[in-house]
Amino acid sequence: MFPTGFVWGAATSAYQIEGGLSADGRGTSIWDSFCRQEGRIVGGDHAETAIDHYNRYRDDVKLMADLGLTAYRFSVSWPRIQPDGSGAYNAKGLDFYKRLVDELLSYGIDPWLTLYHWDLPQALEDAGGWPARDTSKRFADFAATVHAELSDRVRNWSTVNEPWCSAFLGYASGEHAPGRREPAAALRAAHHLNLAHGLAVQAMRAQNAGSQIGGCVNLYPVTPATASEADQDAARRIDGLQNRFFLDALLKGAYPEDVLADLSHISDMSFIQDGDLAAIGAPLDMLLVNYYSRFTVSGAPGGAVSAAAAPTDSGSPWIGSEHVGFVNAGRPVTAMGWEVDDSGLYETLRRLADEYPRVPLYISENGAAYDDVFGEDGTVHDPDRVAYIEAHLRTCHAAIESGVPLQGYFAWSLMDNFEWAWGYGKRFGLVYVDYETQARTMKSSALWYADTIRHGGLLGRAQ
Ligand code: IFM
Repeated sequence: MFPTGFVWGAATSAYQIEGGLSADGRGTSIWDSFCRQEGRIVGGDHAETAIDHYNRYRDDVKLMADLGLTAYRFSVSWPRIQPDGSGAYNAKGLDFYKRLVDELLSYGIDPWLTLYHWDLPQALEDAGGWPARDTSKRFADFAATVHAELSDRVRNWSTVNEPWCSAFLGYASGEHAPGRREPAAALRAAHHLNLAHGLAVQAMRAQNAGSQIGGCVNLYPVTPATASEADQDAARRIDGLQNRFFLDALLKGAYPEDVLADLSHISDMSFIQDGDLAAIGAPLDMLLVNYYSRFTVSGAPGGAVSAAAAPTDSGSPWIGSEHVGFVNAGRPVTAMGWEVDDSGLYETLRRLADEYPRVPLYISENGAAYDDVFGEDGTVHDPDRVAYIEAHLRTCHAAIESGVPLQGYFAWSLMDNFEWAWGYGKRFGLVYVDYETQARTMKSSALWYADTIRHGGLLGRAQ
């Protein structure tokens, strides 16, 4: 059994589900432009309609209520609310989120709002994007406005979802929008995403609304493939870029010295200004953790294979450590090629509790893509996903028992949706979506999760 008050949620993001890209005055985002470029998205998929949540949100909230969710984590689309990322706000865009939140509240579902899940207004990218410092300030203004409009009904706020992805997939490997491959720009982007977080927290706190505010990071434990010095160094480097660059900044107000040294040939870091790290490291009410897998790495030249290749032609996101190889350690993999390893979640949670100032933790994303099949009898049987979620929830429980301040869990994702460069080919949902008809069907994982929530804990081993 999980503690009383444990938050049982599911998560989505605006771009992946809403569609309605030109509805009601929405501006253009970097993902709209990226999807139009040939070869960027598998199969040429795009999110023009996505899963039409913009029109179907009432039915989707009803589904959440049927599941018994106590909380729903979603993101707001910046270009829907502020089409050019600066200047005029679009009342119709804001109204959509007010209606969504009111619908959630009418079912007693707690809205958890993420301010940025990757859909930067194109106008801001044209002005330099995240490598430009001004984008952080624009984001803080945006955060202040959304918070002023919605904090009367939304208590839980997070700033930037997975800044690692925006910075290093967006500006180093080019696998994500805007598709740039500029290591020095990626590093600036990483800092400015952290700064955007810090300035947004300040701006929201200044409104004294009593909101719970957190940052959101995607963490992976990193294991060296062997005990060799080269592999251990590879693990230190990848842990530094993936985890510590963000955790140390947000929770300790400092960048790790060894990571800055690894990157010193790429940049002199003069973009870090006095006061930035104090803003970035200001105390948080919670940390949102997205967890999917573990990395096993090798530093031996030519000695490693890539465990999960990017779907399209792209470079390395691991700036300054491009030589590191990602090794398949032999565990079962999901349809993304990601190894299933719930022990990595335990390690991650213990590490947070042991090495960082204690802050309430939430698993804000966890889940798996599998090749689901819609059965002739109209059901979708996904035992692998049930087993994945069950194992990770068991691990959450063990972590709580060991003293980790973990207070909630959000499954990724509520529904199948647009999986970025992979398009619609990878299904993460608890709910199956027929992309032709937009019909929603609860998979067996959704029914299992509903039972778990009703019970307040795990009923027994999944079959
Ligand atoms: O779909 C994404 C989500 O947008 C961010 N976290 C990881 C998920 C699965 O790749």
